[in-house]
Amino acid sequence: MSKLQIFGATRSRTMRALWLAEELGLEYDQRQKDESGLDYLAVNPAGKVPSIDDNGLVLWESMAINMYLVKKHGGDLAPRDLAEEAIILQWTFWAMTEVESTALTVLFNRVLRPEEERDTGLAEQGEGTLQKPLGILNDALADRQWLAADRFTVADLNVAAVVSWVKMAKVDLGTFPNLTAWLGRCMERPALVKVLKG
Ligand SMILES: N[C@@H](CCC(=O)N[C@@H](CS)C(=O)NCC(=O)O)C(=O)O
Repeated sequence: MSKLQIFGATRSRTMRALWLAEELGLEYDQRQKDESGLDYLAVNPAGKVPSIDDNGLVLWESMAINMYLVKKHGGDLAPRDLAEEAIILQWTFWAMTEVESTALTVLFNRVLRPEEERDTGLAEQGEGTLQKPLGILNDALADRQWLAADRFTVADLNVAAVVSWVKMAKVDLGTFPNLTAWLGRCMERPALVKVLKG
């Protein structure tokens, strides 16, 4: 039985898998895709991160990795029944399809790209587009602490990993107090603090 291998840099979508591995108390090696001697395209044909190798099971797509790991290892972050699993998947797919790409557009054009390469119009437009999904998330958290259950689950982890980019992109969250408080609760998780320090 070999140790779980997680491929990718912390400051990438790999953070999601690292965060979950820490939450689950897993032993793992973090590896970089450009390490010498590694044919990374054999791990992930797209050359992207994250990927994992779990004792011969090679898997890519960050959210698929997280659903696999949480279901394999169980515990409080995992769905306890089919209904919880459905809600966890609902929020996970929602974050990936309704928030992620727009959040990245704003992040790149407001923060990550060199100033002369930023398109501020695109960033503004993206911030506008995000208002509706952010409002949906804010409303969902009006009378609950966590998204899928009365405890922190992988739904919160997956969605917070995406929504943290919205915050990094300096989108004004002033009109979304429930979302802001929830994101704070997620980002304070010791497992995430450990990953980001690492
Ligand atoms: N849908 C994929 C996206 C993976 C992805 O785009 N990863 C980025 C890093 S965050 C990457 O590897 N980019 C390098 C590249 O596109 O070559 C997932 O969620 O795992």
